[in-house]
Amino acid sequence: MLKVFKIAILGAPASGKGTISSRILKNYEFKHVSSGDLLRLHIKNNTSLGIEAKKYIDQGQLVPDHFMVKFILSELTKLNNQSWLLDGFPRTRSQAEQLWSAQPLNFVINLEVPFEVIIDRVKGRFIHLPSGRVYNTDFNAPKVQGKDDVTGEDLIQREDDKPEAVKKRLQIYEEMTKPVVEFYKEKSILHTFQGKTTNEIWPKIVKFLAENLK
Ligand code: G5P
Ligand code: MG
Repeated sequence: MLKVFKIAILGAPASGKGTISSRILKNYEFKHVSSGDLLRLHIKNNTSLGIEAKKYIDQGQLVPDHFMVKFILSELTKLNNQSWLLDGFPRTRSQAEQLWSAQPLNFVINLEVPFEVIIDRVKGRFIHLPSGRVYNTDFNAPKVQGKDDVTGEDLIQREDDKPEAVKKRLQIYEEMTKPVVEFYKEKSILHTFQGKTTNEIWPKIVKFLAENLK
């Protein structure tokens, strides 16, 4: 990979953005910028940003645009001359427009997974908070139950994976994030990958990246 690439991965909550991102990172040198992982770290560290964001996240609501745009653009400016993979941002048309003015993307990967599959999946999700590593009791279970494979530290369940918050997040995705998909379609940089499982989607992404990351 000779050029610097700026790409984003879109998809509904629990569609597999984090899982696919970690597979991409094993094959390519990208800096992974996950808005959700970054916010959860701020919450864990009790920063003023984390305290503000927690009010929205635990309810399954979006954190306000002005707050998110400032936060993510400042993260991206730290990554001059590095390729990055943005996960979870943008999530509203306004975020997409502001990102486009500051940092235009090369392309966007859009994951389409049926909602009934998603609802089933989140019940089994566990995460390692410091690294963002994601596990699932039925899909990629940790080697030792409840412990991170790399550090052996405890895994946690996300507050917003409770059924009511998941319902809210899917509803917000329909209303607020679908227009982002349209935005990138208009720019002709949207690439959609459909499937019920990550293993079904992954080979299509491998092929796409091999053809486009040169
Ligand atoms: P997040 O953290 O960005 P979401 O809701 O977009 O949250 P999430 O939940 O992190 O997305 P994901 O990354 O798409 O999901 O999916 P994942 O974690 O890889 O996979 C989900 C589960 O399924 C895992 O347990 C995984 O192991 C399992 N899995 C994967 N593939 C398969 C499979 O094939 N089969 C099975 N059985 N399992 C599988 O954002 C959180 C909150 O932060 C705020 C919002 O409040 C948001 O709700 N936020 C923002 N607010 C405003 N603007 C923004 N830009 C914001 N970004 C974050
Ligand atoms: Mg994620």
